[in-house]
Amino acid sequence: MEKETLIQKAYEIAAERYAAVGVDVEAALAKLQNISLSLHCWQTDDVTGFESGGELTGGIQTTGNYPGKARNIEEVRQDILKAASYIPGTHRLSLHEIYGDFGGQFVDRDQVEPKHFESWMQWAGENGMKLDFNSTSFSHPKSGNLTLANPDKGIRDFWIEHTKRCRAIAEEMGKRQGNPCVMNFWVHDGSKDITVNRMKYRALLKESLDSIFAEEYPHMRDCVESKVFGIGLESYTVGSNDFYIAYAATRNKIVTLDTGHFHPTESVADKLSSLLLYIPEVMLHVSRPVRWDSDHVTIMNDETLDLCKEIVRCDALDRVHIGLDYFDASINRIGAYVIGSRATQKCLLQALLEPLDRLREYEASDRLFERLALLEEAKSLPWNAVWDMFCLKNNVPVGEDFIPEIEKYEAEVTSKR
Ligand code: RNT
Ligand code: ZN
Repeated sequence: MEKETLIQKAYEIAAERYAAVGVDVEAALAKLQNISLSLHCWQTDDVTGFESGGELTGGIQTTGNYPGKARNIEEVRQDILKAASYIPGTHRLSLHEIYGDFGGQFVDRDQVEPKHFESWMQWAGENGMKLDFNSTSFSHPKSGNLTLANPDKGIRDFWIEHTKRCRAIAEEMGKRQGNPCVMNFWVHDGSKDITVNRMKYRALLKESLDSIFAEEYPHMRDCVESKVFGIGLESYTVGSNDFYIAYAATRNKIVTLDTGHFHPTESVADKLSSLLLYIPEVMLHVSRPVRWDSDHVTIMNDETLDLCKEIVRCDALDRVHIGLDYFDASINRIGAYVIGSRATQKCLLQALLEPLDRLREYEASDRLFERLALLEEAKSLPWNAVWDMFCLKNNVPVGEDFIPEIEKYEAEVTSKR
């Protein structure tokens, strides 16, 4: 039988099977089609960027030395488009400040302007990709252990200026694309060993942020991202989870939840419903921590499934931005995008296919065996037939068919770099 006919048949059977538990597969597919992931540009080149190509600092690390990383702006763009061509749907691109088009000049972080992202905005428009943005406080001589929380006013002001400029760039991107640019804010500020000044640095960070956010912009959104610890900064993180939740709740900002930034047994999924009662929106950095914030490629594991199910159960698809954040330098980098993005979408699809009405009926009437039984049975409903149909409809390779395609791109393009 021809592959398309097979997929079609399997899909029809799956649709019936889902209908029997009260789930409309067409509706689920339509919702999935509307979800744009924000692809992180930094998997293309192991978080190097185009500023100076110096060492990656700030408590984050890439490990591995797989050949073929992107070396310049053209290669980053080419690789992103290649990866996107294997990911069903329409997606966004999240840029870090160090990925500006600096035209071979050194442009320091307190000098960056929207013009350095002009070619990105044009490129994004031509390729139907909306942009998101990130200020960059790491990999710079003034990064040290403290940036916006630095007691040295000169250093603090340098980073305040940088972050203000980044907000202006995000505003320009949002205006140009007719859709808000989501700007993520993460700084690594912390301490390797015990500090006796926890309050002092947090007070400084708060003050710096208030100054950065003083200007209101209509076309961009601010997100603040916490972290449990960074490498070399193990004992104290200025921007902890508590710090940013309180900050965001009192200032109406978006909280970014990076799935690698919590204690290993903490459920990130469980945080959504609490946060969404107090803050307008949530941004996700979907990643995969292995023992620590190791930024392994996202896969379809319980953590990612739980997170996606919570978005749907909270009816919050329009209040949650979904970005990816991992950087694995040990495997084909285009493959890394495709695996992580498709895994996230598979989790979202399973969340959308959950027989939620029936599960909630059971719960409301205290039929708890029934609830658990259906939750278990739902795990093996034929969601993969619906996923195959989604790929087919979107004209991207179905199942493992993207593997030889990426191998071909590696043989023809990336291996020659
Ligand atoms: C670091 C944060 C942050 C970065 C990117 C590069 O731990 O997760 O989001 O990964 O900004
Ligand atoms: Zn992150």
